[in-house]
Amino acid sequence: MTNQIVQNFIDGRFTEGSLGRTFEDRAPVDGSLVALVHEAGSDEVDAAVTAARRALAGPWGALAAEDRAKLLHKVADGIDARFDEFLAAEIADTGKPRSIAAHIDIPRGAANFRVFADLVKNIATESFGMATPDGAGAVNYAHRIPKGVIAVICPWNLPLLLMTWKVGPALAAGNTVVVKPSEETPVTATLLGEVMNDAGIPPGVYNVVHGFGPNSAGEHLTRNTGIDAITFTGETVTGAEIMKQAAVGLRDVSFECGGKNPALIFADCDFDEMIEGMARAVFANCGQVCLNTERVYVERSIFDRFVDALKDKAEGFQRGDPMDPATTMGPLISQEHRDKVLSYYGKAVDAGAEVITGGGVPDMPGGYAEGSWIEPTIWTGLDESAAAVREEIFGPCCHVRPFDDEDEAIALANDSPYGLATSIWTSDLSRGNRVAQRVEAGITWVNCWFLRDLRTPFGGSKQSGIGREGGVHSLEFYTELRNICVKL
Ligand code: NAD
Ligand code: 6OD
Repeated sequence: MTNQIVQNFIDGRFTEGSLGRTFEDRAPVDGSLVALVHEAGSDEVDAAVTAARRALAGPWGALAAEDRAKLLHKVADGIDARFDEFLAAEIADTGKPRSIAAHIDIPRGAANFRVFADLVKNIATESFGMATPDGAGAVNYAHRIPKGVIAVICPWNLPLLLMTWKVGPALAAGNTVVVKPSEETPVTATLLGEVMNDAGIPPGVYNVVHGFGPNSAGEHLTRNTGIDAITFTGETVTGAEIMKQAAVGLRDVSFECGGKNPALIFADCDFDEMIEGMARAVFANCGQVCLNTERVYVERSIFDRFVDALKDKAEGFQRGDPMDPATTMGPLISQEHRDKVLSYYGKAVDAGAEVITGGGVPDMPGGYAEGSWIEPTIWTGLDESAAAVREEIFGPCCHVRPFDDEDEAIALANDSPYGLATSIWTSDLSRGNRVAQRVEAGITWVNCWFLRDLRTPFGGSKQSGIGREGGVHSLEFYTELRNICVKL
C-alpha cells in the first residue's frame, strides 16, 4: 500500500476492484488528495466473503482460543511497531489533532486486540446435571462457537478505534470478518491488512472492501447472505436500512448508532472540574464523537456562570496544523458534513437562538481555507422542540438551558428519541447515583466523560442502538451458544 493508492484487501492480498474505478479520499484540513481508493464491486465483496468462509472452515477455525489470542497479541504489537504510520494515516484522513489521535485512536486500536485476546481465554459456559427417569442422570453443557463470517460496517469519526473495537472481539471469538470502512477514512483499515499478514493471521480471516453505502460495497456486503451477522456503527437511519437487509436470511445485528446526549449540571458540582469535562464532552474531536454532549441542562443558580465559562473554553481552542502540539481542534470530516452542521447553525438562529459564540466558519490561513473548519458554537434560548435541540448534529455545538429541580432535569434529558450517553455533574454522589438510574442512556457518567473500561457493556438505548458490546457482551454477540445433553 502507498499513501496514494488504497486497494481492497481480500484473502491476504491487496487487489483493485473489477469496477475499474477509484474514488478520492481528501484531507479535511485543506482538501488535498490523500489517496485514490479502489472501489469494490459485488465481485470483490463476494470474493471477500468466500475467502472469509474458507478461512473459517480451514486454518482459523482449527485454532484453539489460546493460539488465536497469541496471534491477536502479535497484531496489537504490529500496530504499536507501526504507530507513527497509523498516526499519520489517521490524521491525514480525519484532520484530528495529534494529541487526540496519539492518545486515543491508535493506542485503542492496539488495546482492542489485547483486551479481547485475554478475555476469550477466560470465558466460561454453564453446565447442569439433571435427573432422568431411569436414574442414570444426564449432564447438559453449553459450548460457544463463532457465529461465522461477520460484516463490520464502520463510520469515519474514530476509524481505527471503532473498527478494531469490533474486529478484535470478532476474531478473538473465532470468526472471520469482512470490513467496510467509511469511504471518508479508508486508510488505517487497509494498513491493518499488512499488519495482519505480518502477524501470521491466515489469509481470508481479515478482509477489507472499499466503497460507499447504498448500491456500493456497504450494501453489497450486508445483502450477501454468506454473511452470518452484521455489526454496524453509524447513523440511526443507516442502521434502519441495514436492518432491512439483515432480515433476509434472519441475520443477527449489533448496532451502535446516533445520539443527542444530555449533560445535567447541578449547582453543587466542582465547577472547575466540571467545566474542563464539559469542554471535552461538547467539543472533543470537533464534536464528532457519538458520545459528545449537544444538550446541556444547568441548574439555574449557576447558569450564567456556566455559559460564560464554556464560552471561554470554546473561544480558547487553537485550529491549525494537526501535527502541531498547540492545535486543539481539527476540522469537520468533509465539506458535505460541514454543510449539514452549518444548516443546523442556521436553523438554530431561525428558531430564535441567542448565539453565545461561534455560529459560522473561521478565517483560516493559506491552504487551510479549503478545509472544512467550523467555529465551536453555543446557543441558549431555544425551545426543546427546535431541530438543533432534538436532532443529532455531530458538530462542535450545544444548546444550554436552565432547570430548577432534579425531576425537571431528568424529564428534559429523557425527552429524546435517542439514549446513548449522559453525564451528571454533582458533588452529591447519592444524587448522582439516583439521577443516573433514572436517565434513559446506555452509559451514564457521573463527574466524568468518556472514561471507559473495555470490559463494561457499551451501547445505546432507544434509537441509539441495538445490543451491547464490550467485555463478555462482545463475545456473546460474536458467538452462538449450543447446548449438549449427555445421558450418563
Ligand atoms: P453513516 O451511517 O453515514 O455511515 C456508516 C457506514 O455505513 C459507512 O461505512 C457507510 O458507507 C455505510 N453505509 C451507509 N449506508 C449503507 C447501507 N445502506 N448499507 C450498508 N452500509 C451502508 O455514519 P457516518 O456518517 O459514517 O458516522 C456518523 C454517525 O455514526 C453519527 O450518527 C454517530 O452518532 C454515529 N456513531 C455512533 C457510535 C456509537 O458507538 N453509538 C460511534 C460512532 C459514530
Ligand atoms: O470507546 C469505545 O469503545 C467506543 N465504542 C466509543 C464510541 C465512540 C463514538 O464515537
